[in-house]
Amino acid sequence: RIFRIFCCHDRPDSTSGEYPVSRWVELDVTPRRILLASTPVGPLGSGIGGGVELTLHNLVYGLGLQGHHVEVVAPAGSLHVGERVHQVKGALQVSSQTQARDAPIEMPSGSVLAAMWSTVSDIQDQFDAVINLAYDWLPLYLTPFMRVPVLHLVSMGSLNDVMDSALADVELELSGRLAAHSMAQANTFPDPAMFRIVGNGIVTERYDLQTRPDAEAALGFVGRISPEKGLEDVAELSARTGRVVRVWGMMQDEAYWHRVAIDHPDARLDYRGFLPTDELQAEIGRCAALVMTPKWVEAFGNVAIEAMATGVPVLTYDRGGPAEIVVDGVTGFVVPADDVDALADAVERIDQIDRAMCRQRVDAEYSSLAMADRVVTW
Ligand code: HBI
Repeated sequence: RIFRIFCCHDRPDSTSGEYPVSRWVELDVTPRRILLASTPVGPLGSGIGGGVELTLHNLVYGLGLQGHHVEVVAPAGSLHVGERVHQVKGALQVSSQTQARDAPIEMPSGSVLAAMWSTVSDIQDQFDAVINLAYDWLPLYLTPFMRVPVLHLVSMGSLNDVMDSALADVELELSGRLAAHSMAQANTFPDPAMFRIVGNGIVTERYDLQTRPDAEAALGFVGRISPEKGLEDVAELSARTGRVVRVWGMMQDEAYWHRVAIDHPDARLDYRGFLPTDELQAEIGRCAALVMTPKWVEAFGNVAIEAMATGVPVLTYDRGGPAEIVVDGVTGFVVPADDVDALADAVERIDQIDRAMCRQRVDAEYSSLAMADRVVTW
């Protein structure tokens, strides 16, 4: 049977108790057939794709919950994406982050990206839309030539001139096809208005609320150990406040880690390696607060909503995505960028934050369903 779902945005009439019929709105719950094109820098499950992996898994889960049919195209060797993943062999794409702004686009021979989009082209008529998650030139260039609508969820800020112009070309020819995770990310591009802001989401069911920190009430830091994450400020904060900071994340730049330790002998940084989500969330939930000191414009800052999902307030610089996620004084504190003194003051005010409110905000705004709603509307 076909079900049509209506909802009413008004309260019932105070006397008759009836809902004003004129205000009933039909919810468009038509199941869509959606193909997600993953990042070509690494197979899913390898961690090379970073935040894009989390976004893709969350979309598969959230769109599936809403009754949509979702399939994925990803490099061969991808894991954990259900039965509907088209695994494509080929040479991985070099990461855009390692390229100079004026670098030309490289397409290796036997490119997995080219092979992935041959697959997308072959199966496109089975879908209502393709959502591309790769931060690459080819999918953008192919968009006008495809029969099926191709949309792009851009995962990073502006990095490369050729990419910027390819994005502008898509917007010029097919307006509305571009989305970003935050205004800060969109603002790094020449024309921020090109992007619909869709935030991000996590499978909140995987995160357990902890209403109070453990006895040590340490601070937490989560992220790749790399200069753009600003660990030197976290070390300075620890030295100033005497607070222990538990650090989780892939040891990407060992020399940087040692430099930070040598430059801040009084810092109490406790490096705990890289943990999978289920273990990481239990560890974060024991902290008093998560500290974020981004030196680059973080496109979103998934770790902020992950921490808040466990009840942990977030102390962040007013820079990039995290500053749009944290509600100052409600789910943490947003302090002037690079101001360690202000961070130290915020540490003293952590107890003002209601940890249950941190979880509530994530359930309302950053759940899989909330993110899926924004993507389906897009
Ligand atoms: N580089 N060329 C390229 N393509 C991507 O999809 C890509 C990347 N670098 C990093 C990356 N994706 C993701 O790890 C981030 O967007 C999170």
